[in-house]
Amino acid sequence: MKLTFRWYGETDSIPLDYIREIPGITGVVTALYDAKPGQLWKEESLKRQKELCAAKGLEMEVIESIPVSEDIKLGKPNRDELIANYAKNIELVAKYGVKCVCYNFMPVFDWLRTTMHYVNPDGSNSLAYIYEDFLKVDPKHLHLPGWDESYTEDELQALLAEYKNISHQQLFENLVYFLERIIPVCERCDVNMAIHPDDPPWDVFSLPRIISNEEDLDKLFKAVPSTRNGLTLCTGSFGASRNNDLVHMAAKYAKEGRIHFAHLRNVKYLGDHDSFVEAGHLSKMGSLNIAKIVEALVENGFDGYVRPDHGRNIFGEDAKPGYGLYDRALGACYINGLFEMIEYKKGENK
Ligand SMILES: [Mn+2]
Repeated sequence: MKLTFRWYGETDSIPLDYIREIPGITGVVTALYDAKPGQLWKEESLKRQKELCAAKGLEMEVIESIPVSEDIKLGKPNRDELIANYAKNIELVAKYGVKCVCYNFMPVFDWLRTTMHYVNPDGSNSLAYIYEDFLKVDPKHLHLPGWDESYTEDELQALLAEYKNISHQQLFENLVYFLERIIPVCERCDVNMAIHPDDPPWDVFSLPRIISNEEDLDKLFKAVPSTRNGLTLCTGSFGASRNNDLVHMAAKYAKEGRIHFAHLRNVKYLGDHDSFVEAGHLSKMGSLNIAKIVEALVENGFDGYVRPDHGRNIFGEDAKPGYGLYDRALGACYINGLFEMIEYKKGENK
């Protein structure tokens, strides 16, 4: 296991100097933020990002993410050109030592919550998805926490209209089309593709979602068998659905060599419906047994990258939603402890 920490580049409020002080961190998970989806990444920018990390003794082996253009997901005529650019970006990051690319294939919204500041009983606050609040959202006048700056209302409505004719099966076929052209490049460049699950793992606003559960993953891996075609096991995303058995999924896909990257975080279910709040990482703070998930990973030979995922706002911090320093650093220490003990018991960490 290699423990990493997400870093949003030079504009991140959390400097590399802080990240490297967290026990056990070997590197950052980052991306370039000066290119739009579908554009070629600038080598100068990537080189600089890598040098900044290296100067602090941190590796840059995981990219999260190289975004997939909506036109690729929609299967539009220009997709071949966009996929060719994506392939060039893979070649570029590989040249700078990247081993794993996390990406997703969610239409329009790659995460969704109804509040950024749900107040927890201990006074901390975190992101949450409240079913009743989601029902109140008017799809014709979408204003979503965390999203209002990404699209104008007209752009968003136009994009949603384009997805009207895209079924789950069509979206899946567009993903396979993309991977059939990208995975051979990854084979050549020694890069693993790690798809991030749908967050949350169900359809939103009639948009199809196709990476929500075990059945979806089996279908994907059958269609594109190379183990370069792998998974980001995001426990909080899959775990938002009460139907997903994360311990079983961690064991099964670790054994198959499909888990290249793990986002470890906990969620706490609220009420009877699909409501959840992002909890502290510790098993007893949420509804997922993080200890058993980590045990399942280690016992089945997982040897990929891990990062603590979204944290709460604690100690008075008011960070980019989910990406403050303190609770993620506590999460990192907790993850360290679990891996240390389980590996020790397995005899790998004497
Ligand atoms: Mn995640």
